[in-house]
Amino acid sequence: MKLFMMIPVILFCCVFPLALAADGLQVGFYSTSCGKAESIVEKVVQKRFSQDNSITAALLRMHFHDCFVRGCDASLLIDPTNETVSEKKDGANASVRGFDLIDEIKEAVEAACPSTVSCADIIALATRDAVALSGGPKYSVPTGRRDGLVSNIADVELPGPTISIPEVSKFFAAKGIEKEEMVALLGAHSVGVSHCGFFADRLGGKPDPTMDPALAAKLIILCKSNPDAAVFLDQNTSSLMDNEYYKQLLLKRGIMDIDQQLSLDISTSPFVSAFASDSEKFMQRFGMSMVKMGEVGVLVGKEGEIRKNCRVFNNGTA
Ligand code: HEM
Ligand SMILES: *[C@@H]1O[C@H](CO)[C@@H](O)[C@H](O)[C@H]1NC(C)=O
Ligand SMILES: *[C@@H]1O[C@H](CO)[C@@H](O)[C@H](O)[C@H]1NC(C)=O
Ligand SMILES: CC(=O)N[C@H]1CO[C@H](CO)[C@@H](O)[C@@H]1O
Repeated sequence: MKLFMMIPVILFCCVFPLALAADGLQVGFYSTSCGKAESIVEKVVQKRFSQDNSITAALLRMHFHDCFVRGCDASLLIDPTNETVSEKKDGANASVRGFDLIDEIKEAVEAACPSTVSCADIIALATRDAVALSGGPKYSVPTGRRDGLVSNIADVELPGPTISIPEVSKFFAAKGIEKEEMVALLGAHSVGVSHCGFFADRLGGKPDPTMDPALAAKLIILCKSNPDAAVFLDQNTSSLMDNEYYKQLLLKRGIMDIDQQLSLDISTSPFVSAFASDSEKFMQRFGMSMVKMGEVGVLVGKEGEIRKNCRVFNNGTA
């Protein structure tokens, strides 16, 4: 009985994988123009991951910062020139990394299919592959993004780590991302690090009552001895893309204010509890929310261009 009920579901999901999403992206966009695109991306990511598993954190943060400024159009990848100051130069990007991996993937993809696969899609696909390698969900990424023609530091308005939950919720809502999705996306802080400067506000003066005193004591010592130090955002399973981040929040072991607030604000705390107690639910919501984040403000069709070098616009300016 159960099996019979599942057959139509399976057929529905896999016979029409090329269905066009409302925004013009589609899963398997390159299946005819560059059939190997996704496997080339995966291979390069796998190789890098085997040498450096922190690449997952790097890509997640890069993807977020790209999508939330002008949309997911690889505008973040443009190098500054003598004449122009690109997004990369913004303080919020000071620790975005992994640009060299995107270059390596782009080179491999260009060798197979010149001027076909966008840098914006490479970021989305590479992030998906790294997340799966770190134990997270493997979700289908709709592709067909085009690369943007503008990268300007003046466009960068990313939230800082002391932003309030109502404010950050407004910020995400403006991009069409709802509260549960926002909480799921913050689950990206299950991997990677934060530098002392981003949580120093919680350590000075009186101890922050919302932080586990043992963690606070440890961080105070660490950041005093080295203000440039970085600590894992998930103090338990720091290299796994799992739901441990939410469990740590419930133990008052969030690192930045924005992390801990998720479990304190009544509008977000139910999602923190749900994700902490239900790994499968988190994995499913995280994958869905990543797909949604990856669709923010995308360029499609004849908009933008397919950059040859992810760091420079095709007309040679930057
Ligand atoms: C309210 C929104 C957010 C704020 C205020 C925020 C802020 C920050 C800050 C300040 C850091 C530390 C950077 C450093 O010290 O190097 C960080 C790290 C990180 N963020 Fe977020 N973030 C937000 C949302 C997101 C989202 C939506 C994602 C991805 C889906 C993400 C992924 C990451 C990752 C993976 C790291 C670790 C980076 C690394 O280890 O290199 N963040 N975030
Ligand atoms: C940029 O400026 C530097 C130093 O002022 C100069 O050496 C370099 O040639 C300039 N590059 C371009 C592309 O104009
Ligand atoms: C760390 O994570 C493991 C595996 O999920 C769990 O069994 C353990 O209780 C956690 N430890 C702490 C201190 O949170
Ligand atoms: C990669 C990159 O260009 N990062 C820049 C981010 O912003 C800081 C502050 O302006 C720069 O110093 C970094 O070079």
